[in-house]
Amino acid sequence: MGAVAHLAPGSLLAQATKMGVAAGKEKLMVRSLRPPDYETPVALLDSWLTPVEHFYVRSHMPTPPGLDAATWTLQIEGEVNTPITLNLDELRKMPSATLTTVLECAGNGRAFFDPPVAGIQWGKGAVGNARWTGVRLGDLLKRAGLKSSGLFVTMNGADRGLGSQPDFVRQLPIAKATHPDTLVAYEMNGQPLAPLHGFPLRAIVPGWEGAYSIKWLTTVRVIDREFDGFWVATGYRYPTKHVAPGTAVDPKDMAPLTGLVVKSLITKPLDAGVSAPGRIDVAGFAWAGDHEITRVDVSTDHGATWQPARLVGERAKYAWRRFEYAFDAQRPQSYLIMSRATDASGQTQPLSPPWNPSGYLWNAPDSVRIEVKS
Ligand SMILES: Nc1nc2c(c(=O)[nH]1)N[C@H]1C(S)=C(S)[C@@H](COP(=O)(O)O)O[C@H]1N2
Ligand SMILES: [Mo]
Repeated sequence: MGAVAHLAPGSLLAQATKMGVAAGKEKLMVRSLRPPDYETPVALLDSWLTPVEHFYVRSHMPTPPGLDAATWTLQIEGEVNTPITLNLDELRKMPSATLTTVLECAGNGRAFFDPPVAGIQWGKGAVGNARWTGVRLGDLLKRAGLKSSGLFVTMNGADRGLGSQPDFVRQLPIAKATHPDTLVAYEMNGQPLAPLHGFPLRAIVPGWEGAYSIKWLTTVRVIDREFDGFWVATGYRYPTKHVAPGTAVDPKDMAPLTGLVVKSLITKPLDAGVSAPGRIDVAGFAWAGDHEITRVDVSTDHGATWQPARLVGERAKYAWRRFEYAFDAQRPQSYLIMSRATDASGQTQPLSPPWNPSGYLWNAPDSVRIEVKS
C-alpha cells in the first residue's frame, strides 16, 4: 500500500489500482486502463532479469475473472491420435524446462514511427527479460500423438474480447510449436505466473514477437491448414516488401510476423540527465530474437563516429546481453549518446526502420541526451 500512497487520487494508475488490475505494477506507465497495457520506464530496465513487478503488460482484453489453478485444464486437440486434457498437477509432473528470454511486444517503439500509426503508442519499454519454467509444448504434442497432417497449432487463452472484438487466437507453424524451446510455462522468475502475465499457464515462444506467447492458455489445437481468425489473417502482419510511409498495403503483400529484430536499449545514463564534466558510464541491453548479439557500438557525437562497447555479464540464447561503454565528457555541452547492435546473422540496427501500417518492429539505434554542466 505504501508504494501507491504518492499517487494522485484521480490518476489513471490510482484508478487501476482501485480496480485491482494494477496490483504490484505501481511504477509502470499506464497506456490503457482496460484492457491493462502498462509500459516499463527505462529506469526500471537496468537489470538482466526484469522483476515481475516491473515487467510490461500487454493484453488485448481484460484479465479473465476467476482464474483458478486448482480447476485449470489444458486441452491438446485437433490433428492428434488422442486428444488430452491435463490439469496443473499433471503438467508439473512432466519433465520441466527453464529458459531465459526477452519478451517484446511487436509494437514496442510504435510511437516513433512517422507518419504515426494507430495502436498503443508504446515508447521504449514494452520489453523485458525473464526466466520461464514449464513443459515443452513438443512433449505435450508427442503425448497426444501428433499426426503427420498437423501443419500448424492454434493457441487460445481464457480471455474474451470486449464487445465485438474477436477472440485472441494465434497460430504457430508446427516446426516452431515442436521446437524444444517452445514452452507452456507455469513459472516466471521462479514464482507462479502473476494473473497479468497469464496465470496459471501461458505459452512462451522465445525469439518471436510477444503476441505468440499466449496467456491464460486453455487450448492448443493442431490444424492441417492455416488458421483464418482475425489475429492471424489480419493482425500481426508485416509487408513482404518496402512500402512508402503512410500508404496502404495490399493484404497479399503482408505475411505473419515471426522473429524479433536486432535492437538495443540504453538504460544508463537516463535520457535528459545532467552531469558534471568527467567520465560518463553508458550501459544497456541488446537482443535479436534467437540470434546472438556479436557487437554493440556507441556514438557520443550524433552518429558521426562509433566505438565498440564491451559485452558483459550473463548470456543465454534468447536473453538480452549487457553492454558497457565509458567516455570522457569534459566539454560543457549537450551530448547525444547512441547505441547500435549487430547480431550473428550480420544484421545491424537500421538508422530508419521500415515504416509499416501497424508500426511493428521499431529498431532504430537507441539514443539519450545528456547535458554536461560545470
Ligand atoms: N491470451 C492472451 N495472450 C496474450 C495477449 C493477449 O491479449 N491475450 N497479448 C499478447 C501480446 S501482444 C504480448 S506482447 C504478450 C505480453 O505479455 P506480458 O503481458 O506478460 O508482458 O502477451 C501476449 N499474449
Ligand atoms: Mo504484443
